[in-house]
Formats: sequence, C-alpha cells, structure tokens
Amino acid sequence: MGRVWGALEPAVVSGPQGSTAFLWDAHIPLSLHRKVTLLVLGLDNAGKTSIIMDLDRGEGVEVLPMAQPAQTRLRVERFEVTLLDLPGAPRSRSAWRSHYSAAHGLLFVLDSSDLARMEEARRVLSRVLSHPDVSGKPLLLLANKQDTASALLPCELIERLSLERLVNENRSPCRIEPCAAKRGPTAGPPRTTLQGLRWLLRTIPAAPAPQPAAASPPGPGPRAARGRREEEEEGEGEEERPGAAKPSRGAGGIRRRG
Ligand SMILES: Nc1nc2c(ncn2[C@@H]2O[C@H](COP(=O)(O)OP(=O)(O)O)[C@@H](O)[C@H]2O)c(=O)[nH]1
Ligand SMILES: [Mg+2]
Repeated sequence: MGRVWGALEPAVVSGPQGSTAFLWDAHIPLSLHRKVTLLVLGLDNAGKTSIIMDLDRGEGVEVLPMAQPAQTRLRVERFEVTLLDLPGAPRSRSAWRSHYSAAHGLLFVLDSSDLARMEEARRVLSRVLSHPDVSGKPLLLLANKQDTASALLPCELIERLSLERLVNENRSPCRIEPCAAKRGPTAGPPRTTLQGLRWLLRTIPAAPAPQPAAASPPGPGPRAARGRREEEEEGEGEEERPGAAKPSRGAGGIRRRG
C-alpha cells in the first residue's frame, strides 16, 4: 500500500486482524462528555442497522435513553454519541446531505461480499466525501459481512474504492475496519467496530462541527450548483459525471509526493 500525503504528515497504520488506518497524526485533546453526531451511511442492505444494534453490546458502551426514531444514543468513554441510521436506498440518499453539516464524522458501512455493487458504493462514497459539508471530517469505513466466503478484505476494498485518492482529495482522516455485524447470540463484543468507533471519536477535531447551512453565501454559488447536481445524481438510476469539478480546497490542500 502506498503512502498517503496530506496537509499534515499522515501515518499509514496497520492494526490487528487486517485493520488498516490512514490518519493524520494530530493530537486532539478529549473534553468531558462531549456530544457528537455521527452519520451511519452506506448502500441499502450493507448492514447499517445491524452494526448499530451490534454496537449496543460493546464493552464500555452505555445505551442512553431518549433517542429519536432512527437514532441511537450511546455513551462511549467521554462522548455522548448520537448515531443517525440513514436509509441507503437510491431514492433516500438525497436526504443524507441535510444531515451533513450537523455531523462530526461518518461511519460508512460496506457489504464486503456484494461485489456487484462495489462500484455503486465507490460512487456514493466519493460523492459523500466530496460534499463541502463533509470534506475533512473523519470517516470510519466498516467492511462488514466478513463472515461470508466472498467478502473482500480491507486491502482489496481500498483498491476497489480508490480509497487513498478519496482520502487525499477530500482531506478526511479515514480508517477501515473489518467486521461482521450478524453474529450468533453467544458472540463476543464487536471488537473491531468498537475499536474503529473509538478511533473516530478521538479523531474528531476539538472545534464544533461547522454549520454551513446558516453561513452559506446567498445566491447560486458553487455549493448551490453542486447541490442541484447531487439531486440529479442521488436519485434512482444515478450516474457519476466524468470529470465533475471538485470543490475548491484552498491553501494547504492535499498533494501527493513525487
Ligand atoms: N452474513 C452477514 N449478514 C449480515 C451482516 N450484517 C448484516 N447482515 C444481514 O444483511 C441484511 C441487511 O442488514 P441491515 O442491517 O438491515 O442493512 P441496512 O439496510 O444497511 O440497514 C440483513 O439480512 C442482515 O441480517 C454480517 O455481518 N454478515
Ligand atoms: Mg437499515
């Protein structure tokens, strides 16, 4: 696997059980009982709801009451985490972006065995990460259904999804963890998923998530143009526009060595 170069010196980390992380090695202090919102995204049938239910059983995870529909509230270490389980069918994806500005980070769940839809997953992930309200926020990629015989390994998924390029272009710290959400009742805690979640929480910057909806400039700027394009693209029969412009990155953007 090649190195990934970013605005800050990144590290490529390999963990146990084939887990792999690309991350910028920034020290981020924890604050007490910090409230964070994480979006759980991915294609329909990827295992998003199963992952959330499995997380409930995690060691050191406390399920908090008073969650709204499609929300799960957990206390993990010093964080009060709200997980938003967003439906992944094509017709539902256009609603995702209304949550982007409030999100501190993303969990993107993949069905690692669904080879026929891997390209669709790549397009969807690319579109999410390049949205101006998402770029730069940390991403935990959960390579689910590792219990199935045809599941791709994280290193294969990195290639299939062009993950290094996506990470560099969008400056989003990213970690990939293999997991299997559907396990027998006697299975132990969801170790790798929780490990990934803890990484995600540590990687969220100390500053609050921006709220660009209120701050966005009036008039049909690049953001509005992009929004219209996404509406067209995120519906049924979506297609990626070849050569679609990336949002401007400003100074200190991503570069590759050499
Ligand atoms: N074999 C296997 N099946 C899984 C796993 N996770 C979820 N599933 C199954 O995949 C299907 C879709 O799961 P669900 O959580 O509803 O997906 P969602 O549409 O992304 O929320 C269900 O039949 C689950 O039982 C897994 O790790 N392994
Ligand atoms: Mg679901």
